[in-house]
Amino acid sequence: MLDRPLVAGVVNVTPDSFSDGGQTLEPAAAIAHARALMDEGADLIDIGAESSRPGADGVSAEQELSRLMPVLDGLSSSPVPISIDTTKPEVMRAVIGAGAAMINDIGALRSPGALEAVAASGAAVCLMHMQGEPRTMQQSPSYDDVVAEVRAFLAERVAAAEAQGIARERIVIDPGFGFGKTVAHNFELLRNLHRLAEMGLPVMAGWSRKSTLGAITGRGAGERLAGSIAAALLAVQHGATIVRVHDVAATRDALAVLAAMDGLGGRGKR
Ligand code: 8Y7
Repeated sequence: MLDRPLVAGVVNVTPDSFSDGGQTLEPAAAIAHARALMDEGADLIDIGAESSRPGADGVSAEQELSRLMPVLDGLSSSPVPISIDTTKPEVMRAVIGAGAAMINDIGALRSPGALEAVAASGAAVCLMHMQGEPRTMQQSPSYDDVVAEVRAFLAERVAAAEAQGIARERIVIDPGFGFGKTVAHNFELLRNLHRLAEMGLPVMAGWSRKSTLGAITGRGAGERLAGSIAAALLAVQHGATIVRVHDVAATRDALAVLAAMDGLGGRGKR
């Protein structure tokens, strides 16, 4: 098992995140950003080309691949494993063929053919819970018992993955903070994250810059670093093994302080 939490750095390769770049600049900017996050100490780089923010529209597999493949090629000699955020089986197959170590699927491999695409490879997978779909998920999130429902969903998806031949050793679970959840739902899941960790699989938690932090602090998307750090620490204290963040260096410093308190050594221990 891991002796310290891992930090996954977020890299977006979407036109709206690099709006000043043309077709050829976008991959270059994404590659440079990924390298910078590696230098900051990222254990994993999660690259996404389909905006999954609330209200976002989808993109075609061709569009996704035209954005992702040059970035993967540019990072092919990098030592840090690459995760690709996608829900499409054709994208999964292509990026795994190009060296991606993990598929991060906000749809938990529910797209037809997605289980098979991952099973046919040796790649790891992150199975994330989402209520509804990105375009509409924040309209009226509703649960009787959010923790029990998220846990049952993830257990079902883990069982489906294992039945398809994906070994447990390859699976990470994630409650999907902000994906069809109110502020209260997100905090109830955070407080009870240990109940997901009890499933015996690594838990990923993504709070970085999310709107729930804006609701708590009153801060805009660009001003949520302190809130993001606090949430990442709380997630690790409540059982998260991987935190998905935009600000890798700051998160690593905060986790080093936590590790020092827990007696596991600081950032020297990698
Ligand atoms: C998460 C995620 C996003 C998350 C996992 C954002 C792609 C929204 N959030 N994947 N993706 N977990 N596994 O604000 O929380 O970063 S996109």
